[in-house]
Amino acid sequence: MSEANTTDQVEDLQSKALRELKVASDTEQLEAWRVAFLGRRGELTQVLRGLGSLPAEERRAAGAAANAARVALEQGLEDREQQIKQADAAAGMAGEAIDVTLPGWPVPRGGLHPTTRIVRDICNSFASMGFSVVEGPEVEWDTYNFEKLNIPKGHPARDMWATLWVDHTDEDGDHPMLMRTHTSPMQARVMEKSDPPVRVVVPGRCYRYEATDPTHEWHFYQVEGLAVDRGITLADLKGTLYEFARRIFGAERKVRFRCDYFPFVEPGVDMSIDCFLCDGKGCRVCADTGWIEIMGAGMVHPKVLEGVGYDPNIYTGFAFGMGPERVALLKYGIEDIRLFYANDLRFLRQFA
Ligand code: 2NM
Repeated sequence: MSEANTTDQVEDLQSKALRELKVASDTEQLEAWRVAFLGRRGELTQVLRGLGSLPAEERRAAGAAANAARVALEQGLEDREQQIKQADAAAGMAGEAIDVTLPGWPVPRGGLHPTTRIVRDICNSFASMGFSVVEGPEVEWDTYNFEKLNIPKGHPARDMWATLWVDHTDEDGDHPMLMRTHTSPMQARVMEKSDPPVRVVVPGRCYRYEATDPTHEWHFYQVEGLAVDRGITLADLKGTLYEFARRIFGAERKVRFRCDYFPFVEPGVDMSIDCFLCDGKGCRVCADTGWIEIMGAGMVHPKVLEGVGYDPNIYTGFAFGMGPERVALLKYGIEDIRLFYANDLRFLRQFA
């Protein structure tokens, strides 16, 4: 290696470094630049270190050039730091100016939960037919959840509701506490507190001790309804629920009633609508029957009326109950009830 060569190299290195320094535009880039040229393993540092192994006559000139380069680079770095600081300060001032022509920040908006929506739709359809909407406690006495509904202790019908018991009873010790398995206890409370005519719908959360699967949750909603007055018949039940079905599932719906058993009604029925997906021809949703069951109903059992202080020889009534999540599953084609309460925004946002 000749003397001229090393000196040239140092000068080339210096002008390359200064060129790169000009385009470094923030603290991070400056630091990277410093490491690349002046750091412990930087390019100029390597040259300085290599000086010792040069022949004496070459060392002098190359050493002088390398030292000059180091001074130039260090000075350049200081100057550039200063420039960037000033530019940043100026930009900061500019940043404080308000451009009133810019669009505003979007305000994130929440939405209603799909269950809330369908519960409101269902309640509104009954409200517009003269029903009041009332809510009741989710923790109940066995008395209201079962006994007043004609489901005495030890009755086999209790097996219809896998119950979550609360570790607490009243002073007598014979009224166990539970998580309500349906909203009917509130209907018993309404009847106890007011004289006929009664027309209420009771939406709310219910609980059952059950394993979850695509069609079962251990907590879920119900909307139950009740109408009691003189002269109410099964025809009133059918007319009211028919109208409800058409409001929620479309004006062309047909309905079908069949016998069913619920201990608090006599007779008891279940109501199906004709399948809105295949128009009754048979498909996956209606399990090839053409019909979809959407609720249970019946004429309030005389023992229930008696139990709340109504004379069953004067008053009759109908009652019904449905699961709004199931209504939503059908209406919106949702495949798994567990999606409702998994708090996955990708699911929930579709309904907001
Ligand atoms: C249903 C089906 C049939 C019902 C009965 C009563 C009460 F309190 F009047 F006795 N409330 N709800 C009832 C009747 C509920 O759900 C499937």
